Amino acid sequence: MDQTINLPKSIDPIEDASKALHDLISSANLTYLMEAHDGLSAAIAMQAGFKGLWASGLSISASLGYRDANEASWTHVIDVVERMADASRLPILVDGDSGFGNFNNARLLAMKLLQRGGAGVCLEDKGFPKMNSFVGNRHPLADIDEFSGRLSAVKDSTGNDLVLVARIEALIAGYGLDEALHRADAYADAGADAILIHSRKAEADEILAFAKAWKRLPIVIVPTKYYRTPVSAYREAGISTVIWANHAMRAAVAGMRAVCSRIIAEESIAGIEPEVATLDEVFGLLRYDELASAENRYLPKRA
Ligand code: SPV
Ligand code: MG
Repeated sequence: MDQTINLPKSIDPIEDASKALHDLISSANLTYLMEAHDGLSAAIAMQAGFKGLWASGLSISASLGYRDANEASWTHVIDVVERMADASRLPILVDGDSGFGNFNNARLLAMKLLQRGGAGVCLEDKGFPKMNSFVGNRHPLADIDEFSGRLSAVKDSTGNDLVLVARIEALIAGYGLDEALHRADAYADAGADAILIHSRKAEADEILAFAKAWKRLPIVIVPTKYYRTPVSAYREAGISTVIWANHAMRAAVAGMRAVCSRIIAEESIAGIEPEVATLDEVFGLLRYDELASAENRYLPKRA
C-alpha cells in the first residue's frame, strides 16, 4: 500500500535549504539576505522577492521584548526560525550569536537549527553572554583557538548540511585590519564556509580594505552603519553577500508606533484604515486559500 502522505505545501520540508544558501553565498552575483524575525516578516520578505533570509538576533530579541544580550534563549531562537522557514520556504542564515556557550552549546544549537529548518548559522567570536555590536564599547573577543574549536565542533556535527559563517568582531572591538585577517585565516582553517566581517563605522573603508586583502572564502557584510555606500562598491570589491540586518523590525516599530499614536489621538480607526494592510493581504501572506481547499478535501461534505 502506498504510505505517502501528501502534506500541504506549507509544512513540506524545505528542499535542501543549505545547498540553496551555499549557492547564494558562493555565487558570482551579489546576494542579499533580508532580515526577518517571525513568520509574518519572513513571508513578506519572500513575497517581495528576496531569495534568502537573515534571522537576526537583534530583531528576534526585540520582537520578543528582549535585549540583544542573549536574554532570549537558544530555544526561543529555534522556535522563531521554524516559523520563519515554514512561512517563507526560503533558506535562512541564522544569527547564532556567539553560540550560547562553549563548543558543545554551539554544536547543539547548530544541530537543532538543522532539524528545525535553518540553512546556515553565523557564529561571532565573542563570549557568552554577548552584547549587540552597536551598544557600548565593551566587546571582549574570544580567544582564537577556543572560538575555532566552536566552529570545528559545528562543522563536525552538521557538515555540509548547514552553512557555517564565522563572524569577526575585531573591528568592532577596536582592533585593526591585521587582527581581522589573522582571525579570518584561523576560522577558514577551522571549517567556516564564509566570513562575516563586521564594522560600525559610517564609512565602508575598513570593510573594503578587508575584502581587498582577503580572498580565501566568500565575504558577508552588514552595512547597517555604512548604509550610504552604494552596493556597486561591494560588487567591485568581490564581496559575496549583503545582509539588510534589521530593517523589517525597524519598519514594524515605526509603523506600529505611528498607528498607535493616531488611534489614541483620534479615538477612531477610520483615519488609519487606508494606511494599514488589508486583512485580505494578511490572509494572502499566510495562504488561507490553501486551508480553504484542504477543507474541501478533508472535511465531510455537508448535505
Ligand atoms: C543582528 O542582526 O542581530 C546582528 C547584526 O547580529 S548587528 O545588529 O549589526 O550586530
Ligand atoms: Mg546579532
